[in-house]
Order: sequence, then structure tokens, then C-alpha cells
Amino acid sequence: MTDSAVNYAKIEFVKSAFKMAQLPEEALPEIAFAGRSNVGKSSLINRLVNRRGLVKVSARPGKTQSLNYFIVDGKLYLVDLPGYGFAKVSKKLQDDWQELVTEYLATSPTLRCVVVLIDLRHILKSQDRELVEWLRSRGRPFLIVYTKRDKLSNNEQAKQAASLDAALGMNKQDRVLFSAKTGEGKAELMAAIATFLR
Ligand SMILES: Nc1nc2c(ncn2[C@@H]2O[C@H](COP(=O)(O)OP(=O)(O)OP(=O)(O)O)[C@@H](O)[C@H]2O)c(=O)[nH]1
Ligand SMILES: [Mg+2]
Repeated sequence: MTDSAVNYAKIEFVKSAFKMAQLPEEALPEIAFAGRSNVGKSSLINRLVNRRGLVKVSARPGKTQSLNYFIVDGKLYLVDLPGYGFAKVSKKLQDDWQELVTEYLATSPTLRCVVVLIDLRHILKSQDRELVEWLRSRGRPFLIVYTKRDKLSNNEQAKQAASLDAALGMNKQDRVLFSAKTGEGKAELMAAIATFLR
């Protein structure tokens, strides 16, 4: 599947899965979006497909509470995952999400890439590091996206990105700087995602 073969404008909500048994039956390549609560996973998907209200976005961490499946062009699923970290929900609910997300990431046979969003403004959080190390240890393909770049000057962006690269052991060419607000980095992101769909 090449990039040009996927029409991102043709996107539809499929379903919300609250347990593994509710995952879609049709097997299609999947791209999942993971990261801390409030980092901007849902906003990134909206920007990717240029549909502002497609995925619910909130200033309150913990908005996404299930695995939300969207089908693109009848060919590909985008999966919006609940966030980890400081979601304003009960410990029990967070543990339930964590279990579901972990099982999904560990076992999905159709998952092509986990897009890991990290806030460009902050130093690396332990949970981000743990997720990346876990994906590496399992040989799960992933793509790092540093987001909310619009909140920093160009100088600060470069400085922060270099420090996160060092903390994660990432090469510059293997991650994307992005803003859901301005759309900067969208073309690079789409090109990077396409490499996982070939
Ligand atoms: N300035 C700026 N704000 C952003 C960006 N991406 C997301 N936001 C804002 O950050 C907040 C959280 O965005 P969401 O997309 O709901 O974050 P999420 O990761 O899906 O959060 P959960 O579903 O709670 O895990 C919202 O107020 C967004 O408008 C960005 O690139 N730039
Ligand atoms: Mg969300």
C-alpha cells in the first residue's frame, strides 16, 4: 500500500472497544496512537484527516476511554488509545485501560506501527521511556512524534528535540516534530506512517 493509495479524507468512525473481544472482526492494517493523557493523540488524528470534530478532544486529561477505531478509505484502521499518566479518572479505571492497551499492543497481529506522542515542551517522563523500551524489547515497530511544537520558538524546539532524542536514543531522522494546531509536520508524519504500510 503506498501513501498515495490512502485517501485520508475518507474516514469513518467504526467503534469503541472496551475489551479485547470488541476489537473489529475485519483484519486491516492498524496504526495506533499512544501517549500520556492530554498529549494530543485525538487532536493529531483530527489534523491528519482534516476533520476537526471527528475525534473528541478535551482540555481535561482522560477524554479517550476506550480503543477508538476509525477506518480510512476502507483500507486501514487508525486506533486512538486512552492516555496514560495523569488522566483525571479513578485508579481502577486507569488500571483497566492500561491492561487493555497493553494486551492490544502486545498481541494485535495487524498492528503495523505505534505512533508514540511526546510533548516537546517537557523532559522525558518515565512512562514514555517505559513504553518506548517495552516496544523496543518486543520488536514492535513504532514512530516517535514530538508534538505541541507551536508552543515553542524554533530555537527551543531544536533544543528540546535534541534532549528528548538523547534521552530516548533516537536518531533525528526517525522522529517527527508536529503541531496539531498549525499542521506543521503533517507531511512528514504522513510520509513516515506510509513507510509502515508498504
Ligand atoms: N497548542 C497545541 N495544543 C494542542 C496540540 N495538540 C493537542 N492540543 C491540545 O491539548 C489538549 C488535549 O488534546 P487531546 O487531543 O484531547 O489529547 P489526548 O492525548 O487525546 O488526551 P486523552 O484522550 O485524555 O488521552 C486539547 O486542549 C488540545 O486542543 C498541539 O499540537 N498544539
Ligand atoms: Mg484522546
